[in-house]
Amino acid sequence: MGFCHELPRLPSPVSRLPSPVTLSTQSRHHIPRMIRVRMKEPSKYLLLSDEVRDALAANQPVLALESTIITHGMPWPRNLETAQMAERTVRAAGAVPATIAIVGGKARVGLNEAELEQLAQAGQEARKCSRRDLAAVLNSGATAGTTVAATMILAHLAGIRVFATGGIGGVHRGAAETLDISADLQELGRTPVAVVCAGPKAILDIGLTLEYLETLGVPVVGYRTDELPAFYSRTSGFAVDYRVDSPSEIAELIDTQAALGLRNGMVIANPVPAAAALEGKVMEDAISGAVAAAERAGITGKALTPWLLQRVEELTGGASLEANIALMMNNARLGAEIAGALAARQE
Ligand code: PSU
Ligand code: MN
Repeated sequence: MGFCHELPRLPSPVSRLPSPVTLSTQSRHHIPRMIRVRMKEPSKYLLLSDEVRDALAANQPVLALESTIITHGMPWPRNLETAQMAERTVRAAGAVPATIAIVGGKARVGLNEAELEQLAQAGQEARKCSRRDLAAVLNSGATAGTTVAATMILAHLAGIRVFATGGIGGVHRGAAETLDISADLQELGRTPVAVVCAGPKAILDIGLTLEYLETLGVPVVGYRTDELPAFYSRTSGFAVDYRVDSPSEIAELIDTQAALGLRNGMVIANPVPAAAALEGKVMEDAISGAVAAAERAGITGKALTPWLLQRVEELTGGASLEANIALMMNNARLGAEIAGALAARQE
């Protein structure tokens, strides 16, 4: 009788586990295939420049750059100069720059000189496009700067794994009342692109931003620092989760996250160069003054961050803009080096 014998044999728990693979082997074989599949998909929305497409196909290092910093983060003509200088910095460090923006209703990965200039000249006339705006902006045929969140999405669609900006968005001061939390944080929790930045923007609540990133499972990695930098300043009073001292160590972390199937991004916090850093009471006064003025003026939503950056610039007599440019170049260089280290791991 023994019905036990008629039951199908279940595989032992051990044999159901995937066979062990070393992480580096898996990533070597996994990631390029994923990229090839994505790139073959024709899309009426996403357009890669020839240079970026060829570089990705040949496993050359590519670094994504965002464009809200151009349209909404800096005044003309410093925004154009900064965008051009960032691209030159990336090239000098051995990677292909892929500035990402929406131009005429197409998500563009890699802009030519004329398009970069058009975007910079449009400034705040252009839209500010984050995740929630993507579909509507594309359908309207508009031109827009893409935020960290939207740039991560488009970089990922294009097969780019690392991206440099100035400072990420985060939890705003007073968020307990306003609930103003940048979509950049959610994106870091759901899109596997590593973001090189000088820390969260100092206009934010840094402690709450770190708590939020922890909840989302996003590692905050300090580049050659144990302390989280805070955009204009090299210090914040908060520790990073992990410290790394070389681009190749960062590339290894990125590959390991991918090999584990973790779908989140990573924050690589790279302190502003000491010569350009703005620390201390003068800076803190400028920021709290700007935050109070925004509240009085009733500035909320997507307008808040650009408004605060502009106000801080006025209150520091332009010093904050110089710091922003210096830290952007520093991040472009490190981002390019990480892209190089990632490409080298796949050879
Ligand atoms: N970094 C800068 N300047 C900027 C930004 C980043 O040095 O203007 C932009 C980024 O595009 C970021 C956005 O995603 O500010 C955050 O806006 P919000 O807080 O509305 O999410
Ligand atoms: Mn917001």
